[in-house]
Amino acid sequence: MERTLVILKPDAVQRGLIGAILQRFERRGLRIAGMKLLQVSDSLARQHYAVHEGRPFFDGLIQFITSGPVVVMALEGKDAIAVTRTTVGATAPGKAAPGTIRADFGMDIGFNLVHASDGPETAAQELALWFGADELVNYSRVIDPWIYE
Ligand code: IDP
Ligand code: MG
Repeated sequence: MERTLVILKPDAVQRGLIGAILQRFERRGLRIAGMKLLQVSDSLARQHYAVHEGRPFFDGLIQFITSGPVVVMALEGKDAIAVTRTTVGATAPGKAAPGTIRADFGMDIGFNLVHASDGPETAAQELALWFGADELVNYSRVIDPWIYE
């Protein structure tokens, strides 16, 4: 089992899409190991997006992610990192495959609704950045035997 970090960005919260987007992950079979709503600080935003520092869109990205509350969650499952990324879709909603969250809910790369960790190293880093160890919960669900063989 893998864990990954997902952020429902300020556009998802402002547009009232928390439930609709969360449903995509839940329906797929991913287990929610942690979840909270928070206002992101400038410092947390810069740490989270440090890899993009210097890019032309960096300042706008920091402004956007701090522009209103986000919902951050830890999702767990078999190949959770890749499964979550394919559920989210390509970075630019206009290029994302139909059926993905970004294609089904978005139009513009600057308002692409969701963040998802892109690999095992980033997932571990991002989970540690956004969650304390005591905020992630281990439990099993009665549906799990119907999701995994
Ligand atoms: P990802 O979110 O699909 O992993 P990244 O390339 O890691 O995409 O970029 C991080 C975030 O930065 C994107 O989700 C998007 O919000 C923003 N971003 C990336 N490229 C652009 C751009 O060209 N213009 C505006 N925003 C961008
Ligand atoms: Mg990325």
